[in-house]
Amino acid sequence: MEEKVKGSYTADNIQVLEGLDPVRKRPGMYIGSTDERGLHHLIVEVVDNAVDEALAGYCDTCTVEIARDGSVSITDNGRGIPVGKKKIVKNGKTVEVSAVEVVMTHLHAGGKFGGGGYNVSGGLHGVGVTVVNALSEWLDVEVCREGKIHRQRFNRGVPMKDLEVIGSTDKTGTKVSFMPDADIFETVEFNYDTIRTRLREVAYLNKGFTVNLIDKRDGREKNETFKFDNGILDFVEYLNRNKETLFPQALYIEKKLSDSEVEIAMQYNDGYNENIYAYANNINTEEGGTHLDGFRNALTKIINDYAHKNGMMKDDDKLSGEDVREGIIAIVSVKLKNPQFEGQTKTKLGNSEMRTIVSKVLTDGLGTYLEENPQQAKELVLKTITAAHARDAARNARELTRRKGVLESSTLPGKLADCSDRDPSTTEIYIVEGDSAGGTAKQGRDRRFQAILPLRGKILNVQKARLHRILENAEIKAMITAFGCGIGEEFDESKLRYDKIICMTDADVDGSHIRILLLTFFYNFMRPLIEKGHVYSAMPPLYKISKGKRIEYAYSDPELASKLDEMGRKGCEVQRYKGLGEMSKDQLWETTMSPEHRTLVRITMDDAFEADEIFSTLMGDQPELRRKFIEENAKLIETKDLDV
Ligand code: 0RA
Repeated sequence: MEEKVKGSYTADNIQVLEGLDPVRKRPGMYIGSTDERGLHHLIVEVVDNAVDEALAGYCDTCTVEIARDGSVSITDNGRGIPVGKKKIVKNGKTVEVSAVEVVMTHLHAGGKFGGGGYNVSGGLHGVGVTVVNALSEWLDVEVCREGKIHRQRFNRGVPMKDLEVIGSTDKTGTKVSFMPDADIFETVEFNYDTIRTRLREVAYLNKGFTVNLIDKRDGREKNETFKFDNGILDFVEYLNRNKETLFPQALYIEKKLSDSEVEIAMQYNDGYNENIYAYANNINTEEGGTHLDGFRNALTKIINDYAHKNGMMKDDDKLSGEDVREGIIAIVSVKLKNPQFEGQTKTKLGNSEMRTIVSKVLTDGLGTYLEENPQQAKELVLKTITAAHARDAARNARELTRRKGVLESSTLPGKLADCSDRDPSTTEIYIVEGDSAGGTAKQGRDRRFQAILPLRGKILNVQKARLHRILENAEIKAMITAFGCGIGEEFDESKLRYDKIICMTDADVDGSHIRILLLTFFYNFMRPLIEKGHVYSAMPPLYKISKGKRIEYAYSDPELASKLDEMGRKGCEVQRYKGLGEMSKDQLWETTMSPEHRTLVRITMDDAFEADEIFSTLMGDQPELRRKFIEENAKLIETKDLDV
């Protein structure tokens, strides 16, 4: 094997493996796809080369610029691509070309394989800048190296001329500019925010590395710089920015161990979710892998050991992995020589040594932290013990409901005014906001087939509470027993006691909030109800228009206008309903409950993804977002499919 000395790279080290044709024929194989995602991957590929230079200690800045014509350039101050001559076989003949040309036109000619550094470059697919060249209408590369500025231009991967010297310089570095090929990509329009997200992540993962992003396109001029001196520690604090954290400062551990580098940052918040992001060589290993396993195993063991050792927990009690990860936000970033990526999307780290390495680094680092900060250690252990109790309670509650058959219980909730018909294919239940509207509805309904369940105030936000609290909630319990169909895994549509579940709330912001809380509950615990079209929203009128004895109702502003025109505006009296409670029992029946006159809107889940997003952004941890959404979409559900 050839000896290579760090930094003494020459053109001869470059191995030539294959040409570019396969890349243009099957771009998806190299960059995943040719949609927006694949397009943006081009930038990532080049930036990764700059990061490689940074990891090798030669580069501290990278600038990404979107030019006015929509092309992109990536400039770094690394060593520059080698420029020396190299013999290759071209069309059956041996010729001498520059190393730059070899790198740009030959897959796997990076010359860095098996050498020093961590080989981040080439990102997911290990082919880097060559692929960018192959998939660009044109590409310009400028290299500052050995005192000179060198330049070469390619069209669709083919060099237009040999590498030429265009000036002198005392700097080093590489600038790659390219226009993605519109014949290859579905779109060639770069999105500032997409690039921004990835570049910010790169900056977080490589502390001290400066990344500039500049947009020069007309009307969109913008620029930003990302540089994080505390790297992933800043990242964790950013992710926790809107949360109540357990400790004021996140824990940061960094260690180099046998050729690998491990960085861990972690911080607990008062939520119940677990968010651990694992990276290997700057690649987000979404499918996890050995580094993540090592982290999780060690975390569980350390906290259990500490709790036992300090008499906080009985010897035979044990905290589960879920308990110790409740409310955690952590980043585990490893850098290693020969990463093995496995799994469906090649984002699962396979190197088995990383399990032990990460585990050891966390055990040392977190172990020391706990020993040195007994107060914090105690709080953390108590938090995880609370989590364990809650999980126990939830388990018990679940078993209890199962055993007692609460789900099909014969004791219906006291507040329920049930219907007399027993055929579940013709009956309906109105979930009504507030006791007073509930009372009116009970008087106004057709008691043969209409049941009424009044809810007191807002129901629990099920995305923000633990299961046992959810099952203890009176309003939720009442719905579960009234519907009779069970929840979660035990959901059984055949036991459903009503064909229609109708949410009847006031036509205001509070009402739509309550309806969204209800839908969140159904979505999380009785999803088939929505999928099978059993859930509806009632539409109470917004206005009552009276003229003499004649009374009309309007359900929207345009309808009000046209009704007024129709009735002749003179002498019309308009009443705006502020809530269901303002209507008499007859009015409520006539406008909102009678199958003959009412409008029901079926809640659909056609676009499950969209719904999921609505529910999680809406019900997540950001009250601002939630409020904004409700204000903007107070009418959203009404504008969806109109049915029956
Ligand atoms: C091959 C070998 C070396 C560096 C590079 C390529 C390189 C590629 C790109 C692409 C964008 N920026 C880049 N910077 C460097 C090693 C150079 C040496 O050993 O001197």
